[in-house]
Amino acid sequence: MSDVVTLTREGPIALIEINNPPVNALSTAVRQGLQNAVLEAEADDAIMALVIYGTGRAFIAGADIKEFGKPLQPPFLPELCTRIEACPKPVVAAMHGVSLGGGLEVALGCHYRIATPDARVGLPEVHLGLIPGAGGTQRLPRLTGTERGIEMMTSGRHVKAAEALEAGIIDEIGTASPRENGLAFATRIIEEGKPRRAVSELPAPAAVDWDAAYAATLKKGRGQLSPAMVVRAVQAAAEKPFADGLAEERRIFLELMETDQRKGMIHAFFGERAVSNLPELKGIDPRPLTAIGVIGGGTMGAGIATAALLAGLKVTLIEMSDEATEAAKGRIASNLQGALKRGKITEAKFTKLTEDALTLATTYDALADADLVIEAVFENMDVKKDVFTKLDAICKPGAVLASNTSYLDVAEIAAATSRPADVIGLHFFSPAHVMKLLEVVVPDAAAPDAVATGFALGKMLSKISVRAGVCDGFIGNRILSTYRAAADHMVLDGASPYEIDKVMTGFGFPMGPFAVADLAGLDIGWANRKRKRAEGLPPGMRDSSYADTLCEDGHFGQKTGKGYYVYEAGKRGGTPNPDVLPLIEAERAEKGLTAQDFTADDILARYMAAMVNEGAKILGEGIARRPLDVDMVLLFGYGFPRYHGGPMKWADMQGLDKILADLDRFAAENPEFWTPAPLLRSLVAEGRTFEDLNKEG
Ligand code: 3H9
Repeated sequence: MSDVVTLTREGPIALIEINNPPVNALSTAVRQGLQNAVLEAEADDAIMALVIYGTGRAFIAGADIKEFGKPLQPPFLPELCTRIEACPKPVVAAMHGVSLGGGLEVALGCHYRIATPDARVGLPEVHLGLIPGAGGTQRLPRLTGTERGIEMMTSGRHVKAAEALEAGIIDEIGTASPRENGLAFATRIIEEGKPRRAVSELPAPAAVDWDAAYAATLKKGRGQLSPAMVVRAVQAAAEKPFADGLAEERRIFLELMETDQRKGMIHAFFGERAVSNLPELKGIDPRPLTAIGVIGGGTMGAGIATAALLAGLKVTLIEMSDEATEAAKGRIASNLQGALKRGKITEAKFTKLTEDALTLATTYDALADADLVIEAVFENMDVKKDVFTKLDAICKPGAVLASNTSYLDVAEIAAATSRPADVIGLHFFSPAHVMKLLEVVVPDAAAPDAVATGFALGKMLSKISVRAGVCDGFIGNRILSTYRAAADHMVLDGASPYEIDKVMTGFGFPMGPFAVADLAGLDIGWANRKRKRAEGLPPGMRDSSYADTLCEDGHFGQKTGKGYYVYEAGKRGGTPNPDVLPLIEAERAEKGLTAQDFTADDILARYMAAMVNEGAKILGEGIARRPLDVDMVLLFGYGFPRYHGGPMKWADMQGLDKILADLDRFAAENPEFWTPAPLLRSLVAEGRTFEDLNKEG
């Protein structure tokens, strides 16, 4: 008998226990162990029913994702599920924790399913660029009906036990342990002489308008293929005999396994988990964290306070006047109202958070006991230094002092205090209670346990926390300003903002860069341009001023109803602003530029080369430690399509030599802007990839 699956007997019942921490993934050893146990129990005349259950946190969290991309080893999961279903004795799945993907498929291969009240089930394969590949697309809709089956599999959502019962996915909820639940259920089946019930023998799911469902799903997924292919697999369930439907599911599954989308999604899955796992913080305990301070109650400060309150922290928010604290309280309450409406908190919790856990004050002494303070005040070095000098005087020893600056030098801010080891950057993204990304900015002088505390806060707030070194814009905004500049240069040279937006939404971004600018407010870019002009433009950066005219005329994007696009009240999205192209043409004429044609491929190549090259520079300078750190920043802060894995993973999949060749070609026009990062050149010369750097840690 294997280590990971054990078979014991309790009277006429075979108890098959899976014990493969942390989440009972279906590794080759587990599949082999399950098959052996089922065959042994089947051959044992004294056994009348079988129970399969898991130990630890989950029934089974699915196929072992670490085995994907390697040659598949028998026994294969679809055959194992079919084999379990073919067992002439009733087989009961006794589920708890999560039963996901292949885990639910094993359960659907069983004849009965009983689950604990806190159990959750789901087929989340689409999040890995796949479809369920062991009968899920064929069996689930036979229980739930077509619509709910498609909805569950295209969203990949986890369904709670009560809903699973109502949807017919499980037969019963049992409040004992999985082993005891299974044993009691199997005993009853034997006593009542209940027959096996094979899901594959239930009527096929009903037909729907498959082409319409496919097209709608593809559109919703912004080009992600796997959810749309779920529809095709369910279509096969409805139209073909079970075995043929299963074969069609397998064909689609194996085809998707070979796609870059699958590789990108699995990179994102592991990247998301690896990103806050920093070798330098191994064994370093964070400082205690129960009460935090927030300075500034604008959109950002209120968002940070909201996130902290929802995470169970006590929050003291400082503003300059009573009116400003009231306004901040209103913003926080309105954010929390959102959580209340979505059922994330109760009315009582809402009151507790706004009345008990939140303190508002106008003087810094209220921060004397805070474990960590985040300032989110006006983005100006003198203002920030003043805040930190005051914090230095008031805060208790060991308190972590953090700045939410988006581009200022955190080391310089730290130097304004007598305790630079306690100072870090915590760069949130707006709205801070919604956006997942947190850049933990680490100046050289920062103490490791202060950094660990930043990561601990990120974890409490359910953020994806990424370590960034100090530079203008850190990881995300520095890369953004480079690819944004590449887009602006293309506009000067002949592309229209609308073509660029179309290409980038076609690539899978929710919005193109010009629509994003309209959303953020064109005044932000305008202020930035003025600042850069005053400082002197960086080498290779070309000035463009047509958007200044829009701002001078009072058009700041969505908030004023007009920017690159015109927005009509009550309508989502906008239509191109007819004033924009003439403004661009006038600027080209003034600068003596002749418009060139840009194909969609040209636009994509330049936009992405700029992004990847800046990412490589950031890595080469040590601002980001690993390529996956850059990938997670773009994925969680900038809408980069998850199915491409992130810019560095995408570059690996394109071939770094191709990206380098593009950069060399573009550098002929503007060497200072396009010079390839030394790291990229050396990786190509050595035949290595960004993934190799991830593996080196
Ligand atoms: C599938 O089943 C295909 C089939 O249809 C057909 C096959 C033919 N494999 O997230 P956590 C690791 S596709 C390997 O931090 P949580 C994870 O990497 C699969 N490892 O904890 C981490 O490792 P480490 C469909 C896995 O409590 C540790 O477990 N299933 C797997 O926040 C803890 O994970 C899914 O897509 C796996 N399947 O969440 C489920 N799952 O400690 C994916 C987890 O070394 N998993 N690990 O960093 C999840 O959604 C969450 O991990 C889960 C736990 C909810 C299970």
